[in-house]
Amino acid sequence: MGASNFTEGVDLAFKVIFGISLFFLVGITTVMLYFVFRYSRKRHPKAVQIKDNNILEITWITIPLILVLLMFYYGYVAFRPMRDVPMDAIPITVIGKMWVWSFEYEGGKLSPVLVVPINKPVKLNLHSDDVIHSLYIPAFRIKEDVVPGKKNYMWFVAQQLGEYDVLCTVYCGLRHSYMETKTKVVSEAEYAAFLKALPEKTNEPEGLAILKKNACTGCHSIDGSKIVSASFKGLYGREEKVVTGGKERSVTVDDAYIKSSVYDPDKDVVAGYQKGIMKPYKGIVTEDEMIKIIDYFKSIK
Ligand SMILES: [Cu+2]
Repeated sequence: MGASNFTEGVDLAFKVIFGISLFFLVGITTVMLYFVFRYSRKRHPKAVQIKDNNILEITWITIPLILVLLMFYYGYVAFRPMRDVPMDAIPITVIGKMWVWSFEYEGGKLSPVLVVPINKPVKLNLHSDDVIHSLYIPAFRIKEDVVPGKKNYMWFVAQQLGEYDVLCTVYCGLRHSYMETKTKVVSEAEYAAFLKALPEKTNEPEGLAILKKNACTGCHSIDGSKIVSASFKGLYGREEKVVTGGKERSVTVDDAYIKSSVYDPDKDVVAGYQKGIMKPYKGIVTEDEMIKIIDYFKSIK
């Protein structure tokens, strides 16, 4: 039995298409080599013009037509059930953002790993916070684009316990290749325990939750390590060399500087870093949230 209810259909479509392709690769290559030999100038010095052959024309229209319809048939039969979600499917919201996946369970509880019970239909509601991503679970043979503002979905029944890869397959920026996680298929009892153990939404400082929600922590660590850009740890109150309009100057990291860096990141770029990597969060991070973020920075001075 496959890892999901879709593996069988997708694999069959793949085998049919692969089989037909292989047959023609070998067939065409063989005939081509034979013709090169048989009709070389030495053996066949005088070219002959062949005109009109109805039987041949009908044959090479009919056979390929049947073959492509066959490919379509197996593909369609595998694809069709992917769009019919059972009524009792467990809904989980997938949030894609540069460059992490997170999975939202009932009550808004978030998990970085997709945990699902075995033999139960699961519906993934796909949501993007920024650009187009694509959720791919190869072992389950399912993949769907995650488009901002569009309500995409996918569903599956996991049929085998285990851990499987989850990837993003649409190039979505600098750390696209790191945008991966796992899906864990567990027993029903383990699933219930997992849901119970999921931390409530408000367990962490509000400012940190806002940073995570906006995926800031994908590039800026909170423990002093360097990911893409500078860490948030020890940032508040520090003297920083920045480049403003091509000129280097010194600033103290305070409320105004943080706010300006979030809303207009390319205005003052810290010396040694590149422009244009971070998007402006004006209109995304509210003034209210800004205050909470700054409070949080002060707490990890
Ligand atoms: Cu992505």
